[in-house]
Amino acid sequence: MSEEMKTTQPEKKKRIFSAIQPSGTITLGNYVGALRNWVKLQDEYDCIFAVADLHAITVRQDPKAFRKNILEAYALFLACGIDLEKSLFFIQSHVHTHAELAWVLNCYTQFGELSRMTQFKDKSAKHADNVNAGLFTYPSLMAADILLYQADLVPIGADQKQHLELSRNIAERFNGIYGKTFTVPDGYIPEVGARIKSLQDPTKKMSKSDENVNAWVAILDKPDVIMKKFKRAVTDSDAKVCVGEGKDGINNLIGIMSAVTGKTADEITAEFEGKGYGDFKTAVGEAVVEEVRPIQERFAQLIDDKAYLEEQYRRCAEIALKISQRTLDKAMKKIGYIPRPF
Ligand code: ATP
Ligand code: LTN
Repeated sequence: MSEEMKTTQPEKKKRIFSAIQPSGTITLGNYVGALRNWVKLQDEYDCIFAVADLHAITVRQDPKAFRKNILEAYALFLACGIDLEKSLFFIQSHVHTHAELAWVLNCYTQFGELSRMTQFKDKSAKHADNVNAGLFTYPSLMAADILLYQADLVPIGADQKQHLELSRNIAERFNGIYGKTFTVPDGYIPEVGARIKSLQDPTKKMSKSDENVNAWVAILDKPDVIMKKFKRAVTDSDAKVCVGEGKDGINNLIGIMSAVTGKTADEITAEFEGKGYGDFKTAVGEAVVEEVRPIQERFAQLIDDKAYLEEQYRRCAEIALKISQRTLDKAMKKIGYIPRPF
């Protein structure tokens, strides 16, 4: 290669992998904290995203609702701006290498390490009647997701840091025994990782598994439902729209307003000077309705076009299988397996 060609070669983009479980509704929290950031990363990075449906059966799913949720999650993420010209976006269960590498990695993960995972402790307390082995080994499947694609960076929320750290340890351990096999991934915590809180208990995060439906806003909630939920949002008796201590509810509403309009907290405070909480809640509700309106419109078109969705998740799964199979084969060969005869 000539010197000139060398300098004009585009730099290889870093690879990103991330996934979200299709467990129920996607909330405003998921959108602001995860999805919207994925969309922004697509130009700068080589992005691979997945609907983590294998992870979702660690808690019991109703078959009919589950099937619907998986496809809806796929369509909704596209509606939010995942661009199939730029990124690969597939459904985890369609790519069998994930479950296979997860088994392999399970044998390189210690019982003690998995026992220390706070998510396991929390979820096993919450689902005490179904503390299954999958819930326990969930992090090795997540490690498989990431390591199969030799991802450099993994966008995650703070709650997933411990799982990512474990993925790094597993990769380092495997590489230490067999030589470099997996890229050791770094976490990527977005700068504007606004933590959206529950509308009913603003000391807790907004979570889609909250049984109180008024606690969260789903991206697909109808405008009148969104407005109602904001009107019911818990605030305080101070009646002044500004950020302050002990004002968790208002702080959260200002955070949401800021996340969807791009205005700073100071700008919002100035705008609502002298106005009551009622006006402010209505304004936040309206801003959220405007933010989700185009997403809902695109979603409605996409979910009606099952043939398009199938064509895309099939194409992406085929590519994902090729990429991931290379890593799986390499890892298995190093362990001593006889190469696959077909
Ligand atoms: P569950 O209630 O089932 O635990 P969840 O709504 O908390 O679900 P996760 O599936 O755990 O969401 O997370 C998906 C992604 O959304 C993660 O990257 C997480 O950090 C992000 N996320 C979840 N809730 C919020 C929130 N309230 N604010 C900002 N980001 C969030
Ligand atoms: N465990 C994650 C979802 C998830 C994931 C991944 C995230 C599954 N596989 C790989 C990043 C990389 C969650 O529940 N938020």
